[in-house]
Amino acid sequence: SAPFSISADFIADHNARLDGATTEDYHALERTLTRRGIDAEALVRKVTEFGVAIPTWGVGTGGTRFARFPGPGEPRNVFEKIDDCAVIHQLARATPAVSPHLPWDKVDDNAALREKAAAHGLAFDAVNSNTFQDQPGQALSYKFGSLSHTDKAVRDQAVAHNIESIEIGRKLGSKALTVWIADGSNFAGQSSLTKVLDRYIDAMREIVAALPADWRVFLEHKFFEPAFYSTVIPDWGTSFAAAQELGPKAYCLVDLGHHAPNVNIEQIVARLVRFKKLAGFHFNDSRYGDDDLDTGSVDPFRLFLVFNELIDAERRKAEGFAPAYMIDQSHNVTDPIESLMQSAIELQRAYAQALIVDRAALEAAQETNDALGAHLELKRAFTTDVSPLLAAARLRTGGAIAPIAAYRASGYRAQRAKERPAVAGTSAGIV
Ligand code: LRH
Ligand code: MN
Ligand code: MN
Repeated sequence: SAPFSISADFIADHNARLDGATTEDYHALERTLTRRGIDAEALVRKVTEFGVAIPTWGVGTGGTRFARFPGPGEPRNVFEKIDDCAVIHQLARATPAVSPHLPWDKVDDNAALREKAAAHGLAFDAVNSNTFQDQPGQALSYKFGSLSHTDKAVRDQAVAHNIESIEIGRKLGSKALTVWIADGSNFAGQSSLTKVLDRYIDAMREIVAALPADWRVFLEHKFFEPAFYSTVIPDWGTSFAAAQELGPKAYCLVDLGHHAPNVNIEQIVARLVRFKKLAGFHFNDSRYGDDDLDTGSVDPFRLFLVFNELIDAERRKAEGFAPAYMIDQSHNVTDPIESLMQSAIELQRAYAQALIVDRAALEAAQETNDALGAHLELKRAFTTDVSPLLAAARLRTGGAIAPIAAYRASGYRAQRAKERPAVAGTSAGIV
């Protein structure tokens, strides 16, 4: 029998019950924005055009090094992951793309995978390579590194995997490769801090040479974990310098969880825009490190400040500014579909709030050194509840006014649990 799906009628019924209150709230917000000289309709249009990619590894329950507690009806392969990504997009209308991870999402028939995604209105964003784990049957181990390994044969194997990832990405219609390596050291003196970077850049040069003309490569930095003494690409400075040496196809990807606590991430974003090297994002939130908590769940103000820089760049028509938006989260205690819908909405919220910053007033305050006045311009935008605007955007594009409530009422998870009996040993992500 055909797998369960949520019908357009079901969504229409859900919306019919909420439409009156939603429209009322929207008109109230519209009046507030009009007083500030902001066109609410234009904002709704901008929000409907906003899109962020879902990570395939995010639709399964994640885990920690201690345990993984799988939920019911987890996707068992990438085709089933696409079904879940489709529901996320159907209800929240903010996630028209999927970012796959290889070899986790390796299949025999990439054309069929691409077709299945397209049938749901989904495209493929950057493909992520994986040289941070050993795969069954793999000839050489990554225990002591991959692209920066001391042994050229290991580096060659890692380069070959990245080139294969590009080939697969090509078949899926992707236009970028994201490279994050776990390479680093756990002891002072374990490795030459200089040679590891030389080897990484040489290996990356081979990968860059294999990129199709219209492709980009995204270098993802991270300051610790799993290596705890040093990491080969620990920060945006190293990432930037490497991207510079690797040439015009190389850019720097910002994963929000990959910085030391309290680092000013929005400033890093502004710097990368300034140097025309911003690749895009892995969105998530954190309190301690690379927690991979849900986007906007801990510090929505920081997320807003990142978007404030992005909108500033967009308004200035900053040269070469074309960031790729992707989520990278691990869901341990929630239904991943709910978390991902909520995260996409939080991103739209930060985006909409950044759009309503009065840029002329902000600039005037900055130019006259009115510190608090400038800050209040940001706060005014950040404290504006744009929820009705986001709901209007969903309503107009066929989504659900309240995506999580609609999802719960649909019984989607229970249906999938029947269709997808748990397979022993199935790991839907990092464990
Ligand atoms: C590393 C990382 C990177 C990986 C993903 C699974 O911490 O952020 O993006 O590909 O997690
Ligand atoms: Mn990441
Ligand atoms: Mn991470």
